[in-house]
Amino acid sequence: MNRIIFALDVYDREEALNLSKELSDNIFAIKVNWPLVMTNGISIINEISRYSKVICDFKIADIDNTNRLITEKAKENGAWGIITHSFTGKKSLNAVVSAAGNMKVFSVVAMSQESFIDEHMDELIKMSIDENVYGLVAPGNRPEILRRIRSMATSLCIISPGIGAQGGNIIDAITAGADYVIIGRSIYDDPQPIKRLNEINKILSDD
Ligand code: 3DU
Repeated sequence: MNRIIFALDVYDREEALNLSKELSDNIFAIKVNWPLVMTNGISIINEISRYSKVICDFKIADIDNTNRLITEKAKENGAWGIITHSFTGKKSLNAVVSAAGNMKVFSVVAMSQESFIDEHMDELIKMSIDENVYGLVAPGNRPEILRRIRSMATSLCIISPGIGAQGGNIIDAITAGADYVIIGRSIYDDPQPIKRLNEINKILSDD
């Protein structure tokens, strides 16, 4: 099982497509975020999904109706998964899950940097479970917090950013409970991204 979700935070379409093509055999999925989508339009999701599952990291945080409209657009354009905030409450989260259908919904319950949602983390986890999300986004660079999240959400898929460029360690994150680690700059900023990805996969397979 491959445990890497590649965070494709580049602007350029050609670069994005080349990286997707070159790395797709050795990753679990590609996560796209606003920089790429704002530069190239929503159709970039479909283009990248020719090579890999695509998770849209839109961190949706609006009222129910707007959340639904955003979720439907991601789905219509071929996304495999979508990331939403949960701090906006039950009604907003429910709108994403309902509109998503087969698309996997991941809700953010703690960020890789300290934030105001930390104080409400337990409630956010419980609400996410009640609303039937597929998974949670939890910080890979804050192993104690990640461990707590895993203990409360034993059967959800946990995906974890904060590795490498943000200081987190891949083995610590997996040990604390991450199913998949999200890695961007450590791979695409490397002069040899394929080699770097292979090294990371080797660390994981040796563990
Ligand atoms: O730091 P990296 O370059 O490996 O990228 C991490 C990605 O994960 C990036 O797209 C960022 O927006 C996302 N992310 C976090 O870094 C932290 C979070 O709490 C949630 C998402």
